[in-house]
Amino acid sequence: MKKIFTLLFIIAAAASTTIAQSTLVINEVDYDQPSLDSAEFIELYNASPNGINLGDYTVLLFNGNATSNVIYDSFPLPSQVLNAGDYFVICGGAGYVANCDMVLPKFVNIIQNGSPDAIIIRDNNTSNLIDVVSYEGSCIAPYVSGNGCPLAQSDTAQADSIANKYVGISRFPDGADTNDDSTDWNRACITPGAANTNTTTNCVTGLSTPKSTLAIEVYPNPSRGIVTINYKATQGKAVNVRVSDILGNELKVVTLKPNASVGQIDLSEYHNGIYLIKVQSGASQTVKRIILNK
Ligand SMILES: [Ca+2]
Ligand SMILES: [Ca+2]
Ligand SMILES: [Ca+2]
Repeated sequence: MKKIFTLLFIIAAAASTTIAQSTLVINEVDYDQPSLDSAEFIELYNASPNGINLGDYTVLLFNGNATSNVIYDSFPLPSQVLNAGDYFVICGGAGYVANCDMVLPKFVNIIQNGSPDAIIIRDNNTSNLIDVVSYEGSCIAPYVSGNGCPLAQSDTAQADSIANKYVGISRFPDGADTNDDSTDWNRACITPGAANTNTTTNCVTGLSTPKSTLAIEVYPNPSRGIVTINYKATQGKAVNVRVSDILGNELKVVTLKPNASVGQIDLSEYHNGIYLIKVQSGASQTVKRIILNK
């Protein structure tokens, strides 16, 4: 009986803790790129000696702007075991992020740029927050560990210079966690799905092969509604056209014939504005902006 009471006490103590100690951590984030944010990713890391079932967890995105303070997106993780010492990469642009394990339907502007904002791992069973990183400053409790990663160490610091093209924020070494984001997180070259580094010089994309772009023409631009796309499919592969608004919300998906070289999509049902058109065939893809002016 005493054992049962002790167990109950431990469970109660764990449930009342806002940020529980865990060994699944947010290890690296790239939330800002020059021009369009089309290569964003979140890397998780299993710092424990045992496999972890990712299906027990959800990744949450928190907008820490004082007038907002809301969870603005959430990604339930797939039911699969992440081995000890292994990485799990969540991304938008599959062809733009190396080693991506979970491709989100939205492919640009998924992760807000602050300031401040936070990323959280929540345990689905207990609702405990098992890891939190606040970046571009400190979010309100409990969406921060200690103090937030400061602006000087943020991903947006000089993010639009080409020299900083492949820089994000990360822990070094992998999984290092003193429960203070301001010391645990620093700017460094991106390493999605691989060991973190602590340098910001001579960064590379991390893709094992350079990103392959699809040669396309999209016209007229501005468009009154009907958009023509000239393309050359990757051999034998379907050609998918994904249309999204400038915030990355996907509006429609159209499949073009792989054995043709010209197709059309109709945007006339949408409001005037700027739209993104991603044309993908096999591993190659290209994103174009188009202005709709009916
Ligand atoms: Ca972003
Ligand atoms: Ca970046
Ligand atoms: Ca990494």
